[in-house]
This record gives sequence, structure tokens and C-alpha cells, in this order.
Amino acid sequence: MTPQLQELYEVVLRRNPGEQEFHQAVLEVFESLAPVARKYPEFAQTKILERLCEPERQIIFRVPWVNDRGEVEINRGFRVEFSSVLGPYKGGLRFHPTVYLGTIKFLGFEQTFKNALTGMPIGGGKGGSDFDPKGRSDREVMTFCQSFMTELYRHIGEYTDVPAGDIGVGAREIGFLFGQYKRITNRYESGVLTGKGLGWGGSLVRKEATGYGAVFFGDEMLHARGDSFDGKRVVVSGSGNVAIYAAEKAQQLGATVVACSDSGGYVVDDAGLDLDLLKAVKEVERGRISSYADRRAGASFVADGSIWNIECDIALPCATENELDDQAAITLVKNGVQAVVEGANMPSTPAATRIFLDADVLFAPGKAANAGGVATSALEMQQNASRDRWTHEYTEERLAGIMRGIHERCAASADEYGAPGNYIVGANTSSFVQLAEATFALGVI
Ligand code: NDP
Ligand code: 2IT
Repeated sequence: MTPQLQELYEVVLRRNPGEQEFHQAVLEVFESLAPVARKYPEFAQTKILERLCEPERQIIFRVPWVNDRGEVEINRGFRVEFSSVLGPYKGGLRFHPTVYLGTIKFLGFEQTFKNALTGMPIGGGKGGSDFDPKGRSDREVMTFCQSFMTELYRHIGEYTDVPAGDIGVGAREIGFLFGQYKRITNRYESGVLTGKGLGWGGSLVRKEATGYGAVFFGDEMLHARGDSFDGKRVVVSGSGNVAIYAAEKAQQLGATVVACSDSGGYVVDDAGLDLDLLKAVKEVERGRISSYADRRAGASFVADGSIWNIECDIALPCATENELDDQAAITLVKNGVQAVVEGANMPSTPAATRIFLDADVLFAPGKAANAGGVATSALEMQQNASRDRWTHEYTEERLAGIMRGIHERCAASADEYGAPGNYIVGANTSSFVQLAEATFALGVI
């Protein structure tokens, strides 16, 4: 980092105390930007970076609701509208008990750069709540979502801010949120939320898009080295939306996915995951991963220890931030891992990332590799705006083309800024230049 970037980073630390994940996300971007700062002195003169680190708007609200026992519960709701220079704020909602402002700001910051990288007209935002949907009845989830939307509706809209899902928020929650928005506003405004059900404005392939896109990106990286997913042994962490469809596409491309996890442990299944069973356990029953192992001959469940101890050629972290630390990275490298593709947002710690880069492991940062989800959300918005409905084949082809484009932009930008093969530098510089040019063009706003 240049002394100017270091100074700026210290300002970010002072202005956002206690928000460790946000600091981490900002630092990772700043570490890539020295050559960009040298090339474009006008960006520093107009304080572009300071502006990009300060969300345009941060909304925090009370979410009161009544549980099945008739008790009042209070949660905290967030929507951080980070940047709208490229389009309406766009990004998911996360419902998880660990959520606090720092989570949402890190995710909103990452989202802004990720969305720029897609090349589509979408700004960056993120929201959520410390509500824990685990173990709640459908009625409780609906009641919570209705209360959450009763405040959120005044801040969002198809030209303003378009939320979607993230951890703990899938089609069920999006349905309850959309229903309440529709009721309050008396508008059938399909484009206000993405990740909708297929029968009421959703897009084919949106559910699969993040996981499929991550594997498409990984495949592009492997092709650049004359390799592919075919015949590879793969470990996926998590067993939610991103993990399931990353595993599905990896297996379609000829890999064997031998493990996945949830917060209670991991399963090893050397024959390759049975995805129909996994979907039945996780999507239909909303059960735990341990019950997959109970029902699958040859599979075993491990409650303690790290999934990253399992030998593999390709690692796909698809659960949550900082789930893959330096110890895990050392083990993966020792076991011969060839590529790490981040399906989750910021799953590798900075120390783990350095270990992969030093060992010349192909490394795809989340903001590039998992951008297929939000890109397909933008395709959902296009279909909503034109009241059209595309086929599965066409939509998946669009997604694959978008991931090829992101890979090309990252590779070219890494070359341009003197770090060939470094997709972190490529992603950060390419998206930053695009955001900075638009911010500069729109004046001091
Ligand atoms: P889901 O809620 O569908 O699944 C999350 C999975 O990760 C579950 O298996 C969950 O286990 C596990 N997990 C979550 N938090 C923790 C934790 N603190 N410790 C251990 N395991 C945990 O979420 P998604 O699949 O949608 O999201 C996964 C990641 O991908 C997140 O980083 C998200 O931000 C990112 N992402 C999601 C996109 C999307 O379109 N959905 C798009 C781009 C990125 P358990 O059930 O036990 O909690
Ligand atoms: O992190 C992400 O990119 C998402 N959770 C998806 C956001 C979206 O608007 O589809």
C-alpha cells in the first residue's frame, strides 16, 4: 500500500470502530490499488475512495413480532445502501443471529465491487437482521418477514433498491416479503425483489446461479492452465443454496464432490454426494446434514474438526466469512489442492489467502466467483421489466457468458496492473476503475 492508502485505511478504522469484517474487506481492496492510484491521480483529488468507503445511506430499524407462544420478540433490521453510481442498490438480505452493522457493511462493500464486475447496471447494498430462522415455524418466519417489510418497504423499489436472498433468506422468505410489499404499496412491482418463486415473477436458474456461476468461473481459471473440473476430487463447505448448486455443477462437469457441511459438522461421501438426497434433507425437510449421513450407505458424519482436512484437488468454500483460516490453508496446500473458488463472501481469512497465493494455488475471490447470483438477479429484473420469461437453456447460457466476461476482465486487469494470474488484484482493480470513473463523472454527490 502507498502511504496515502495507508492513511486512508486508518481513517476508515477510526470512523467505523469495532466493525472487523468491514475493515478486512476494505483492506483487501486497498492492498490492490497502489498502481491504480498512480495511474489516475484525479481519483485521489476528488476523494473517490473516501466516498466509496462511506455508504450513501444506512438504515437500522426495530422489528417487533409475536412468536407462536404469544410472546413479543424484538429483532434489529438493517439495510445499508452503499453505492448507486451504477444502478439501483442491489444485494441480498441475511437473517442470522450473528448479524450486526459490521456484517452488513462488509457485505455491502463487497457487493458494490462485485456488482460492478458483472458489467450490469446495478449498484451495491445489503441488509438483514439478527433474527434466527432456525427452528422457527413457517408462521413465525412469515410474521417476522411481514414486520421487517413494514419498515423496509419505504426504502426500496425497482428503481431504488432491490433486495434478494443471502444466508437464511430463500424463496420462502422472499415470498413473505414480496407479499407484504405488494399489500402495503398496492403495486405488483415484480422488480422490487429478486429470487422470487417461478410462479410469481422469478427467473429460471436464479436458484442455481451462484453455485453454478462459481463453478463456471473455476472452470475458466482451470482452462487457462489447460485443465478442467473433469475427474477432480472436490470439497464444498456449507450445504445451503450456494453449496448445493456448486456441487451439482461440479458433478455435471465430471468432478466427484466428496464432502459438504453445516454449522453442526461435515459429511464425507467418497462415492460422490447424492444431490437428490441432499436437496431432500436441506431444501425440503430443512434438516441437518447429519441426517444425510444417516440415510446414505458409505457416508459418515463428523461433528468436530475441519472439513478442510479432507484431501481434495479443488476446494469450494460456500458457507460463510472467515470459515477457512491459515491452518486450513496449510493443510489444503500440503494435501495438493490446485484451486480454491470462493462461493461464499470472504470465506478465506487474509492469512489463508496469502498461503494460497504463495503456493501458486489458483484462487478465485468471492466477489468475482460468486457474482453469478446477483448477475442472474439482474437477469430476473430484465425479465420483470419486459414482462418476459426466458428458458432455462437461454438463461444458463447468459450466466455462463457473464462468468466468462468476469473472468476475462479480472485476468486482463491483473495483467495491466502487474500481477498476472492474481484474480484478487484483477477483480479489485477492474471493479474499482469502473466505479471510480462513474463516481467522477457524476460529480460530488
Ligand atoms: P444458506 O442459508 O442457504 O446456507 C448457508 C450454509 O452455510 C448452511 O449450510 C449453514 O449451516 C452454513 N453456515 C452459515 N453460517 C455459518 C457459520 N457461522 N458457521 C458455520 N456454518 C455456517 O446461505 P447461502 O448458501 O445463500 O449463502 C452461503 C454464502 O454464499 C454466504 O457467504 C453468502 O453471503 C454467499 N452468497 C450467497 C448468494 C446467494 O445468491 N444466495 C450469492 C453470493 C454469495 P447452518 O444451516 O448450520 O447454519
Ligand atoms: O452476496 C450476494 O451476491 C447475494 N447474496 C445475492 C444478491 C442478489 O441481489 O442477488
